[in-house]
Amino acid sequence: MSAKIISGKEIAAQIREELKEEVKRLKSDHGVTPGLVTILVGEDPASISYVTAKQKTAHDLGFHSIQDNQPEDISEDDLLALIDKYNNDDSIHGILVQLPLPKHIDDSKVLEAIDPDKDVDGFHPVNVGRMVIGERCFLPCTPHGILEMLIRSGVETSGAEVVVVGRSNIVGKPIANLMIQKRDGGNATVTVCHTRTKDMAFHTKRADILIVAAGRPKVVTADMVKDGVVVIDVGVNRIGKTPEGKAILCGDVDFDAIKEKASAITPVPGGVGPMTITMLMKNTVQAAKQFAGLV
Ligand code: L34
Repeated sequence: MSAKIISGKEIAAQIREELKEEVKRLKSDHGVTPGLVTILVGEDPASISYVTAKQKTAHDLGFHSIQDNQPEDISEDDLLALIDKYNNDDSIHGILVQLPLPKHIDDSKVLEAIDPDKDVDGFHPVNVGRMVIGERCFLPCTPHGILEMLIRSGVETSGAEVVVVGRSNIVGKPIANLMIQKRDGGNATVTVCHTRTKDMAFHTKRADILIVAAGRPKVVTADMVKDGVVVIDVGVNRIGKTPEGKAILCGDVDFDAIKEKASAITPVPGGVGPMTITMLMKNTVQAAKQFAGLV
């Protein structure tokens, strides 16, 4: 059996079409233009690529969008002051500070400086807390994108055995949390594996749905999964360059071997990545609507 390929690229394109219509209506009926600023500190090539894609998408959807590049050696105080400026700018509804930040800057301090109502990444403790108790909030973009992919490709999560590999604040913890909730894409029984898990294969072999966000290539191999598993591969590893200098990407699972066993699998590139970007747009539209008192 060869797995169905769950195309994040296609699902993301469909959601963007829906958003485009919504943005048009917001403008024509309410005079509201969603505004997004993406702040990039330093020149990490992967971060540049993600932020550029975010800006391009925002622009295509008709947002007011600003790319704010800051030098690697910006002080923490100057970065906090910049965030404060955007917190007080009524044309900006969403503020994103691309991670990782340089070592001399405290991530949590920066994320906590963002107005929770403009925290379209969903990383502020207020939004994290609201998410955990199932209140309305901005959901973090990657987990939100994974839920949408599962729902829109008809994967049954209710009662499913879900195994998450990785416990980051950005992916592992929030996706595990969302999938135990009573909600669409939820109602699953969730196990979280991490670097101290004793026998990872024991857990991954039991998974109906396996979500891998380990940040290392081929952490999960074909012998570690059961027939018919649905695999969501969150990893984006840069493993080399083509002769033309383009990055060669691979995920966290052994795609070629696992696709022969799985019932469905997400590719890298073209899987979770485009969904992450699209859910950022969805959150920004939500932020603009909330700001305008429309929801
Ligand atoms: N603040 N920092 C903040 N928010 C985020 O949501 C992110 N993340 C992660 C890194 N730091 C962040 C992203 O945006 C990872 N991430 C991200 C976003 C998009 C893609 C990958 C990671 C993506 O579009 N990947 C493409 C390939 C892109 C390429 O060629 O480099 C894909 O098809 O998977």
